[in-house]
Parts: sequence; structure tokens; C-alpha cells
Amino acid sequence: MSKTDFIGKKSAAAGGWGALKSCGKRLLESGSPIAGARALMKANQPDGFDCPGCAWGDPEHGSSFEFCENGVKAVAWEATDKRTTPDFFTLHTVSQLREWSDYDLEHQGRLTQPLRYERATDSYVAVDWETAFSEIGAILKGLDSPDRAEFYTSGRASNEAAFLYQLFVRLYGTNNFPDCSNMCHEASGIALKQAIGVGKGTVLLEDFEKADAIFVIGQNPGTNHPRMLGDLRRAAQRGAKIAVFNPVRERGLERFADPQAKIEMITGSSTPIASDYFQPRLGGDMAAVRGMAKAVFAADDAALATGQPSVLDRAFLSEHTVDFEAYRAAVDQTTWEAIEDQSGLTRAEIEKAASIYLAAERVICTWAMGVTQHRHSVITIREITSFMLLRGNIGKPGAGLCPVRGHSNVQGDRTVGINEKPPAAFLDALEREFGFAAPRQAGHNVLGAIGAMLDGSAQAFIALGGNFARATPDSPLIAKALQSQRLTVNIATKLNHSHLLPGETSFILPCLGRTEIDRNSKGVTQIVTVEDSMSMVHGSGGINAPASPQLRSEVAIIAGMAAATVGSGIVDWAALADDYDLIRDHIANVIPGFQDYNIRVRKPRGFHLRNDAAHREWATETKRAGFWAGALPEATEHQDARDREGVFVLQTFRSHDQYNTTIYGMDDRYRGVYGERKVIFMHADDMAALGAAAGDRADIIGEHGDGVVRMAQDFRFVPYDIPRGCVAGYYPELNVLVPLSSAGADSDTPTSKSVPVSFRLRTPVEMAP
Ligand SMILES: Nc1nc2c(c(=O)[nH]1)N[C@H]1C(S)=C(S)[C@@H](COP(=O)(O)OP(=O)(O)OC[C@H]3O[C@@H](n4cnc5c(=O)[nH]c(N)nc54)[C@H](O)[C@@H]3O)O[C@H]1N2
Ligand SMILES: Nc1nc2c(c(=O)[nH]1)N[C@H]1C(S)=C(S)[C@@H](COP(=O)(O)OP(=O)(O)OC[C@H]3O[C@@H](n4cnc5c(=O)[nH]c(N)nc54)[C@H](O)[C@@H]3O)O[C@H]1N2
Ligand SMILES: [Mo]
Repeated sequence: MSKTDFIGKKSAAAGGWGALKSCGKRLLESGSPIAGARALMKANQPDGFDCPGCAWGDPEHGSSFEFCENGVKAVAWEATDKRTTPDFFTLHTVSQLREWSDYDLEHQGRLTQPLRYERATDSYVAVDWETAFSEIGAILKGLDSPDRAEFYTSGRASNEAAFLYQLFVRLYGTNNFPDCSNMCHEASGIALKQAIGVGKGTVLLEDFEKADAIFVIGQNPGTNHPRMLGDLRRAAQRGAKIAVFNPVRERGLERFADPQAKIEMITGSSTPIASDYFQPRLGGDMAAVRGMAKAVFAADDAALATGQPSVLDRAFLSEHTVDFEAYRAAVDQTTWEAIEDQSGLTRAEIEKAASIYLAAERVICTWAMGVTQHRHSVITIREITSFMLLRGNIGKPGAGLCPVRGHSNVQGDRTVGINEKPPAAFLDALEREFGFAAPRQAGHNVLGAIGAMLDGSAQAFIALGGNFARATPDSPLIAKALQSQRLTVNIATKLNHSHLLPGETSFILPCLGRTEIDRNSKGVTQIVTVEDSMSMVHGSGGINAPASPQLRSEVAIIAGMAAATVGSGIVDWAALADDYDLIRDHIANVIPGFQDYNIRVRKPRGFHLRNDAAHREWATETKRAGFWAGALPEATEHQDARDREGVFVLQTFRSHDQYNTTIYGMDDRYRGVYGERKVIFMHADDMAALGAAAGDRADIIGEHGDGVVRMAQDFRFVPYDIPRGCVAGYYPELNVLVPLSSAGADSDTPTSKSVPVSFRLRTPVEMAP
């Protein structure tokens, strides 16, 4: 049988020929199969670019390209030969384009030229770079306080761009840095900093080769971190246990056929990933983890009673931790009844999960948005950390904490200073290096910035990438907030909705993407650097010709705005933009761990930023790792919803054919959805109780109870393996239902994974085609 015979079949496992077929299709649809394929061969290789897809690490043997279907989509999407030229805007007004879908907007291809909004014609027209910079500079200088401007960052920006951006903004005089990570892993950073002194994961990729058990909580790597599946697959094959906690049965976590494994591809076989699959209710993870801790303590009591050694790592606990006794007391006080009720798992299931933990010498725990986008995310991550401390699973080979980051450089951006609450030591070093007084007052995060734009105190919004209007909650309010600004500026590769909500003066500044060659004035190619989830920092240099000769790098655009706004007296912006080595020298002088940056970043795998916690050095107040000894949340959104007739809890997640607000296509292959995105996944019994059949449609109504009317119209029911009372659908379409007024305690992250909603079934007449 030839290879192509497999391609038409719907494979039962994630990956496999289905992935290859989908890749080819995406390369063709992007309009540039050759540049796309050429670009791919170089991605994540020492002399190529870092894959813009996700923040998973690259293996030591990085010479062979690690195949990933969704990385292909990200690369092909950027390497398209379609162009959104100024002519395009003569055909469509901004008001007309606002009615277009995200998919149709980005599908027009790469932006080619700086654009300025013209109110009279309601359209964008070409403008030259210098005019754009000087107008932006003039408006920013004219605001009565620098705190009236908001500077957003999306996590694709390189270390060099992000460092220069924060330098510009702090010289200008504010710490207003709303950042995509505020909507993403903020809770992880905060909880880990509190508990172990560093807000990053403690594992390296190599640890996945040594772990005896891996707990994967609230994460869908088959779609969002496909290269992680390769590491999970190898772990499963050598007998490591993989315990999944996810309300939804995700196919990528069940079976995976690695497109790079010849035998699996030829035989059509696949590797089971999860050894055990637990389906808690939305927001039930903290209770589940506490239940596991309770079972571990019970096992310890039993061992000690029979004269066996303790199952806990007592030496580690006494040498390295504080508040263990208080944690034990808190766990004792938490009843099995409360744990079962909140988690939605039975005691027997939780004890089974605990037995996996107890049988493993080395345990890794990974997590993502299923954990971080709830009201009680920070304490859930504290609970995970406490649980891992019990047997010393932090700071030894094959074990540790692994928050799996989203955007490919979101972790690096924070490292180099994108932070609305910068640590004093960082500001001190910045001041020493550049000789100016940095603002010390905390700035705005995403919700703070939205609040300031809505109440009129913020008057300018600058975005280094991203799609702020679509990524944030309560979409109609955000539209109002952006349009009320005196200035909006978007540095972007492709047109998106945020650009179509112009303030009084508005610019779109088109930039080079990561796949493109970045040459300085002397014709020398420049590289940028990024940091992955394992704190590896490595170089990235484009290999494709720029999409348009007019494009500038993000670094050059920031330098241009900075020179026009704060002048070049303190920083020679033009010189830095012409030689990124100079930026890296500054970073090395300001941020610990970056010494010899320019040398080490040119080594094949780059270098590792030391993580003190991984060496059992704790930069906390007590100089030890801390347990958190509070109670479970009084009620999750699910528990609240249960008492309200007809109310469900909705989580908003990603389909297989999207990158955040970028929609590549209308399929969600692993979940069996094709050609549409307006779907709601619901338990068949819940559908029956509502009187809905598969395929029936409904309007979804927000039930947050804050008086704001929220509705998403005309969604189709899909029966799914998901706990009763919990439903799921796609972001960003459902952001109209996510309330601005509901955020995580301490993290301020919108609660995109627990939104109370109800359904109004469409009548047969309404449903008629
Ligand atoms: N191809 C592709 N890759 C991406 C992205 C993309 O959009 N497309 N986005 C990037 C970004 S910025 C990020 S942050 C990451 C996101 O990566 P993920 O966190 O994997 O993204 P989501 O699709 O939001 O999936 C959340 C998962 O958590 C589960 N979940 C939801 N609520 C709960 C809960 O209460 N408990 C538990 N245990 N599970 C829950 C959902 O069922 C789903 O499987 O991916 C990055 N990589
Ligand atoms: N309901 C709900 N909302 C969510 C989430 C959720 O799970 N549910 N997830 C949240 C998460 S985890 C995140 S990270 C945010 C994401 O929020 P953002 O980071 O703001 O959104 P993206 O969709 O990643 O941004 C896409 C845009 O980035 C631009 N772009 C692409 N490449 C480049 C580049 O190289 N340079 C520049 N300058 N621009 C570029 C393109 O114009 C593209 O349209 O959304 C959050 N919002
Ligand atoms: Mo993210």
C-alpha cells in the first residue's frame, strides 16, 4: 500500500497521516508552499528560526527537524505570498472590514506598508515611516502624564524587541505594561514565585527522559504543544505513567502516532499516551490535588504505624520547606466529601491517582490554561506545588514543575522586563546601565489598562503584536475602549480586528516576521533571541525574503518611535537598531544570567538560564520552599452554577486549527468537528435534559449576574465526553460571554475557563436553513 492510501483515512490517533495531510493542505492554502516548506526545514535548527508556534523546548539533537503539524501552520501562515496592500483599503472601509471574520481578515495576507487611519474616508492609507513616528511621538509627548498611555505586548516579541520596548516606555515614564501573559500564565508566575522563589518551571527537556510519572493537568498538548507529545510518547514507551487531568477526553492525550516515527506511520499504529485519564469538573483540580495529598498522608500514616519508612521525603521537608505541619493540618481538615463534591472525581479515582504518585521516584507535573484561567488559579498552583514538595519532587533529576507556556517568547519577554510590577533590583540595574530615573510606581496589567481606557484616564494604546480586542473579555466594551483613545498603534504582521477599532489617530506599522531575513544598514543579517518553557535561550534568524521591502523589524520600529518620543540623548536608538549585539550587551549588564550573551547564544542550543529552585536554592523570604495551608475555595463556578436552574459552566478553549485569535481553518480534527466553529460541546444527558438533539442550535446567554447582558448567537450542540454541568466552546468567538468583572484572585486573569451560561434553544423555524 502506498503512503497516499493512508492519507485519506481519518486516523484514530492524534498525529499520524492526518497531521501530514493537514500540513500539506495548510501549506497550499497559505499560497506559498515552496517558501513555506523551505522555511520549515530550518525551523528550530541552530542556524534557522525559532518556531513561532509554541514555547515547548528543542531537543539536544536539534539537527533533525522536529515535525509538528501546528508549527507548520504557524510558519506557512507567516510565509504566505498573499499581501494586504494599501490598494486593499481603497476597496473596503474600516467599518465594512469590522464585519469580516478573523479568518477572512488574516487570510488577506501580510501587511506591506505603514498605514494611517483617515477618518474622512474611514479607511487606512499609506504613510511613510518618519511621518508615522513623528506623529506618534508628538501625541505621546502631548499627554499630560506618561501614565495615560498603555503599552501592550504579545508574547511573540523577541528578547531584543521586548527589552528595547520596556526601555523606551520606562524612559518615557510609565510601567503600564499590559501583557498577553496577564491572560495566560500569570497565576503560575505568582504562585511559583511565592512558593519556590522563582516564577518559572524547574524542569529541562531531559527530565522527561527520566521521570517515572508525569501528571498533565489542564492542558491539550496534541493541539497546542504537539512537540511535547513526542516527549510524552517516548516516556510512555519506556514505561513511565502519564496521568491526565482534563474534564474533556482529548484525543491527543489518549493515543499519538508520531509523524516522525517510520514504523508507526507505515503500520498505522500509535502509542497510548495517558495511562490514566481523570475527568474532574471545571475548576475542580485544587480539590483533586488535595485529595491526592490526603491519600499520600494516609499511606504515610499506615507506613509509620507498621514500622515502615515514611513515604514522604522527610529529610527534604525538614531541610528545605516551611509550613509543612500547617499544610498537613489543612489537608486533614478537608473532608473527602468536600473533595469529591468539588472535584467531581470519586475518592477511589483520586486514590488511584495518588498511588501513581507514590509509586514514582521522580514525578513531573505540567499544566496550562485549564489550571490558570479560574478564580482560584493561584492557590491551585500552590496546591500542586505543595503536593510535589511532599516527596521532594522539585530539584532532582526527572522531577519538577512545568507550567507549559503559550506564546513562543512569552517567558523571555517577562525575563527582559515586560512587567507592570518590576522588581526593584531590575529597575536599579536599568538605571545604573542607562543613567536615568525609572518610574517606580506599579503600572497597569491588561484589566487595569482596560479599566483606564474605559474611564477615560488612558488615552493612548500601543500594541507590540497581538490582537488585544479579540483576546480580551467582554468584546463590545473593549471595542468602545479602543475607539475612545486619542492614539492607537498596532505593530503587526497581518490585519486583525484590533486594527479596525481606531482611536482618533491610528497607525498600523507592519513588521518582519520571525521567518524573514533581517538585514541592517550594512547588509549584515541580524538574529534575535527567545526563551522557551525550560528557560533555554537561543538564537533565531529568518531565512525567507521579507514580505515587502517596506517592512521594518520590531526592533527598528520601537527604536523609531522611541527616538521621536524621548529623543536620542540617553539611548542611541538608531545604533541599537542597527546592531542587536549592542542590545544584548545591555541585557547582559542588566539581567542576571546573561553574561557572554552574544557568544553563548550562537551555540547550537543556546544556553540555560539558571533556575535556583531546580538547585534547591529558594529565593523566598524564608529561604525555603513554602507550603500553602489554606482551605479549598468555598465554591467553584461549577458549584455555584449547580444551584441555579439551567446554568452551566463554560470553558473557552482552542480548536486544532487556530493560533489564539488567528484562525487557520474551520476544522477541529481531533474532536471530530469540521467546517464550523460555532459549536458547544455538552454531555449527551445534559442535552437530553434541555430537550436538545445533536445538531440543534441555541443562543448562549451569560449568567454572571453583574447586570451586563451577554449573548452569543446560534451555536450548534455537539454531544461530548465531558462532565455534566460543564460545557466547552471556542475562543475568541465566545469572548463576548467572558465577563471583565470576573478575574483570578491575585492573578487578575480573566476566568475564561469558568463562565456561567444558560441556553435558549432555537425554534425549528429559527433553525431552518
Ligand atoms: N496550535 C496552537 N498552539 C498554541 C496556541 C494555539 O492557539 N494554537 N496557543 C498558545 C498559547 S498562547 C497558549 S497559552 C497555549 C494554550 O495551551 P492549552 O492550555 O492546552 O490551551 P486550551 O485550548 O485553552 O486548552 C485547555 C485545556 O485544558 C482543559 N481544561 C479546561 N478547564 C479545565 C479545568 O478546570 N481543569 C482541567 N484539569 N482541565 C481543564 C481543556 O479541556 C483543554 O484540554 O498554547 C500555545 N500553543
Ligand atoms: N476566552 C479566552 N480568551 C483568551 C484565552 C482563552 O483561552 N480563552 N487565552 C488567552 C491567552 S493564553 C493569550 S496568550 C491571549 C493571546 O492574545 P494575543 O497575543 O494578543 O493574540 P494573538 O492571537 O496571539 O495575536 C495574533 C496577532 O499577532 C500579530 N502577529 C503575529 N506574528 C507577529 C509578529 O511576529 N510580530 C508582531 N508584531 N505581530 C505579530 C498578527 O497581527 C496577529 O493577528 O489570549 C487570551 N484570551
Ligand atoms: Mo497564552
